[in-house]
Amino acid sequence: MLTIYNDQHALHQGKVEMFRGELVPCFEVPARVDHVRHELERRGLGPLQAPDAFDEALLAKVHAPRYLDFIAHAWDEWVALDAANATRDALPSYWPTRGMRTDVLPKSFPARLGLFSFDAGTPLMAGSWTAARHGAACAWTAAQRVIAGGQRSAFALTRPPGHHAGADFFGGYCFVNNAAVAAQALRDAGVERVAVLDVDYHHGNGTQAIFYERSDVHFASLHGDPLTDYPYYLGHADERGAGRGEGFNHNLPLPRGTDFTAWRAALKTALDGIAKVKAGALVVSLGVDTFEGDPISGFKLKSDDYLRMGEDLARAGLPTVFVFEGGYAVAEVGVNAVNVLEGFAQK
Ligand code: FKS
Ligand code: ZN
Repeated sequence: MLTIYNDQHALHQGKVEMFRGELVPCFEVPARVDHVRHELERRGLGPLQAPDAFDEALLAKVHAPRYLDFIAHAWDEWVALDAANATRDALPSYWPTRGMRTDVLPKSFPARLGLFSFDAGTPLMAGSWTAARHGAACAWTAAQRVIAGGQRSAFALTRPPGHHAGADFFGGYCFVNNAAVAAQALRDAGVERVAVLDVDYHHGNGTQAIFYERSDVHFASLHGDPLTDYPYYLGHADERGAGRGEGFNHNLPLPRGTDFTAWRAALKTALDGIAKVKAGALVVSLGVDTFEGDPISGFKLKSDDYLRMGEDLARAGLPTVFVFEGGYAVAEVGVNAVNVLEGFAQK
């Protein structure tokens, strides 16, 4: 399978994230992508291509201008606060809550850092924005190859991941919503309705929010129930879309401990929904943190199950853009992600 990859991802390398009252080493590390790349090469599932030059104005189709302005300069502002910050990742510690103002932008950088985020688990450093922009370029390029390049599928091998990033917020290790960029690119290329299928363990709250009121992008997600799992405040089954988007959002929350048999039945339900809305192309938010060995997740998928997953996805019969998301059993991430791609390619 054609893979779009760039090595700038490694410029984003968080030191610590807040977890249960202490700062712990980041789970989302550059080695994750290296393992996927090595596994692709080992199996001869190439080629690997660099992304095309990407017009950053396209980011404003899925993100708010004031968020893009903020995030593009956030690192410089962080260091301007205190020169010693140059050796520390930026992490927010204040957030506006219900009844507070988010229309007035504070002058204070820490106040804006919180306004544009939703957790303290997503460190930002000098290279974060460069890495995130190049990741978006990979997603956009993968979409171009599927539309104009005549490929049946393409894989954007990127990090940081994207599906928690909303129009105007970062969080969950995500800054730019790569899957949304790919879906929008497919729309702009003339696909009338695009489906985004999110198989990461965590609900893709950012993707859902970006497309919630749109009928031209259908969002479907299989994930750990937000009653028990991150991102907690979105991802319930009764979220069906709003306005013109009503009926174009499909959440399938599943309990901790879910194995592949139950997961696969939910996948069938999601794919039936995608067929029903007559989507003309598919974007898969491909997280492999559904693996039984994942250190932060609760499903029980085994490595071979990812081959079956890829086969099931291929049976949807749609031009497909895969966008890499989560997966933290670092040594197994390559085998699991590439199993999906291989299962897909062989069907
Ligand atoms: C639970 C700690 C939860 C945040 C988890 C973020 C998950 C990120 C992801 C992405 F695909 F975006 F990378 N911490 N013990 O896997 O959804
Ligand atoms: Zn995840």
